[in-house]
Amino acid sequence: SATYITEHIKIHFHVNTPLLESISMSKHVGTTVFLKMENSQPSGSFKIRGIGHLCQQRATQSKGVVCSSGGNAGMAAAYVARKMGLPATIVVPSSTPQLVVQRLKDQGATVKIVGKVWDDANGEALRLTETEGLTYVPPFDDPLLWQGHASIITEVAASLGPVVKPGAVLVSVGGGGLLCGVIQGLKDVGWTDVPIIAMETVGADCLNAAVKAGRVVTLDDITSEAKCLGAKTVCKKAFECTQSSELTIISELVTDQQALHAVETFLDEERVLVELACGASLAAVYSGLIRRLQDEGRLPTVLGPLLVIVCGGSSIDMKQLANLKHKLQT
Ligand code: PLV
Repeated sequence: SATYITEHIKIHFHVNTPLLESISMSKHVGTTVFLKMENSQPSGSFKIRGIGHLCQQRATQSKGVVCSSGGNAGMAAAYVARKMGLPATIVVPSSTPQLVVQRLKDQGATVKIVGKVWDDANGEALRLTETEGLTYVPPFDDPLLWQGHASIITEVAASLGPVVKPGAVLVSVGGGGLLCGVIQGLKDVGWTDVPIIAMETVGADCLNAAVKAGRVVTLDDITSEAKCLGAKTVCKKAFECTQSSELTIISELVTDQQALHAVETFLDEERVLVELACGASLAAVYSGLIRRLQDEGRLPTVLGPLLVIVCGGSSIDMKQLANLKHKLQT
């Protein structure tokens, strides 16, 4: 039927990313490590999965999109809008590095710099939605985004085949959209017994603060250099998932220094450059955090393959890496 055909020729903006076994990371952690290489998405991060899906559902009749972002949601929105022939306005906070502003412009987007942190920029994006009649593209808090991100896990399941199942999944948390997508994906493939380790940096720790407080809380400020994890309030759904017994979610923190060290080690060992937001996840492997969780009995001693979502990110180049090294020197 016609619906059958449209369903099956539906285009995706994201690509099916490689799932790589990392020998060096496996050595660090003592179990097989699989890397889901979301850094190789056309927009440089996993964000394109959810945002592509959301725009296909909501922006087909749109006169343009507006997205508030720490950088990577904006990169995805700008890419998708360009492919859909729509103008894109990306609102970023002043903490966003110039290199990202330039990359957004190169994607054809109009860039507005508003406020100090993402929450400020989001206020402006919501205002433009009202005054300009643009379609609002949220960076993390929308079920359509989670549905799009869930494809990460369905792809992993297809790559691993029916007999291999991860022992745990490692993700970075900003506003919690990736986490919600991974949870959705684990449910979709029937892997609800696979624990999730949700990583943040100290100073961009809205999920960890909520877990500690037992309710959603708003951070006073973002003091971490991992600006793409810098939402002051985690989305409600992500917090609720930590309170439910359906899945095990372990919320953990690393310092900016540990995240940076992980970015450098990953560059050396895997020859891939990712930003600090992604380094937060990688640090769980390199800093010995996974082994500590095993020692504490919070993860099984004999752990199945560790699945690392390499979320990627565009806020990095050799110059920015040097800047961060300089800033974070103690
Ligand atoms: N970054 C969002 C929110 O920033 C953005 O606007 O780009 N890894 C990378 C490379 C990211 O860019 C992000 C989110 C995350 C992880 C975390 O994803 P989330 O927000 O869905 O938890 C303020």
